[in-house]
Amino acid sequence: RPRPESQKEAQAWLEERGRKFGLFIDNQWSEPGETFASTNPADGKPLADITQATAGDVNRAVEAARRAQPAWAALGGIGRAKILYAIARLMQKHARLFAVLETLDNGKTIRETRDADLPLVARHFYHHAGWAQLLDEEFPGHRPVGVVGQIVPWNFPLLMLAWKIAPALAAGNTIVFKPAEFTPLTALLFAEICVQAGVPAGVVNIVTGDGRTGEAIVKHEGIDKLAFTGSTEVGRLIREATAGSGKKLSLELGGKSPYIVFDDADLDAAVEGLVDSIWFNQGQVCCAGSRLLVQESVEARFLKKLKSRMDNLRLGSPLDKSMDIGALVDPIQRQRIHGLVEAARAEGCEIYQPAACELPADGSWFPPTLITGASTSAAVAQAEIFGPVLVAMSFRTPAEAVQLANNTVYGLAACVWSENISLALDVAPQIKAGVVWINTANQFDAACGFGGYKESGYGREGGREGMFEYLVPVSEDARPAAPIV
Ligand code: TXE
Repeated sequence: RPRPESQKEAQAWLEERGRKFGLFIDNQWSEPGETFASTNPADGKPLADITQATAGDVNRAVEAARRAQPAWAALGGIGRAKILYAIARLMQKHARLFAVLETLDNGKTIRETRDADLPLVARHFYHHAGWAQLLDEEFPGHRPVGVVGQIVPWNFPLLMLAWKIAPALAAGNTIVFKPAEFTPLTALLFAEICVQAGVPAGVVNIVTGDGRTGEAIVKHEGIDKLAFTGSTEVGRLIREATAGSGKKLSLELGGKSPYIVFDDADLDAAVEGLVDSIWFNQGQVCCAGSRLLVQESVEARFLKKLKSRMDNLRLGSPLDKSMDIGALVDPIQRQRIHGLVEAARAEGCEIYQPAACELPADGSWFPPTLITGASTSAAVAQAEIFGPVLVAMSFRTPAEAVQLANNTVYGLAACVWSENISLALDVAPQIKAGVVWINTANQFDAACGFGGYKESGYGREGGREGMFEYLVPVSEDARPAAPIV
């Protein structure tokens, strides 16, 4: 049986910093102010004390970013590319420390942080170093937006950091970045990497704290653009708070993505794809395939295969390399998920959870769960559960599959499984989703724009489209102000 990944390096890193962190502003660490604890969700024990940044701290960070921005832009794309390459190489060099720290802070398995999160993070910085080099050729007539405020959630702390910071830096912006209060540690380690990579003072500022710190960033007049990933509810608040402010805005919010299996699909492959789609990161994934739509003629066969695969999922210590399912980020999330599942049970739905799946006594855990018999309007069929819970429904015709797939306020992702490629290619564009995967799931690439429709938000991250989020056409500067009548 594989041994748990060693925590030694990560624990030493925390000890050397006294398990207490200030803010990273202007390449300086502030003394820790009022703090809150960041805990390990697998055992509920505190890992470190983190500073709750005030509006005054946010102001200092914005001022530092404003001072640094002209010189950072003037460095030019080639100069910035060198620094982005250095960051990418340092992320690879310290990948193991980052992976263990992320697993400790978030509860996701080491197999995921080591084999998915960290390689994608490094790739994102390499890719955007490339865009920085090509900036003048590929985006003529554009300039950086200026100072950007970036707020991210806890489900992919470091990957969301890379998605936000890499394109912003490549385009010549300076940054005030806030990690989620549950998972600040890898962003703090990233601040140290920035210094090592030669990022000038004030270019990347990291402020920690909860929604109050986020609000101070959103409202600050010195911020030219906001990029947010998180709940639809907070996304709506940000949209309201910034309306009419002239701030550029991109939002990546929730999802309730359909996973469509036609009767001619390779059912074994579709089961494996589904395991990845809904149980990756305990289902705490914005594009998780949380709604299974399976063609009626193969429903019973598919669900039987799925249940036997669920029986083989291993849940336990996230640092154990053999585990498939780790801990949920926080007991509040566990409570929320539990509430939704119990409401479905009370409404008469059938709930399947592997009998042999024992939950550890401490920490926040939830077993892989399959719900059948839910109506299409039930809360579990409509709300983003953001946990390891799959809701299964059936359909008869391709038209019905499309109708059910689009029966949601969200539009982030979808999967279509069929051996008939004509059918798959006919169905895919009828689904209102930012990404549709055919006979696969969870394929991400830094070169490919990611984002949603409807309540899943707007704007794209990654690739050429993602770069436009951090640039402004210079022609807009020349446009005369609208006359006041
Ligand atoms: O998200 P929040 P939460 C969904 C998912 C989950 C639910 C709640 O359904 O169960 O949201 O998660 C900062 N102004 N997603 O409560 O609150 C906050 O500090 C500015 C889907 O953790 O949106 C954190 O840094 N910022 C999603 C970030 O916003 C504010 C990923 C996200 O926290 C703020 C996460 C405010 N008023 C949750 N209030 C996805 N699409 O991947 C909070 N924040």
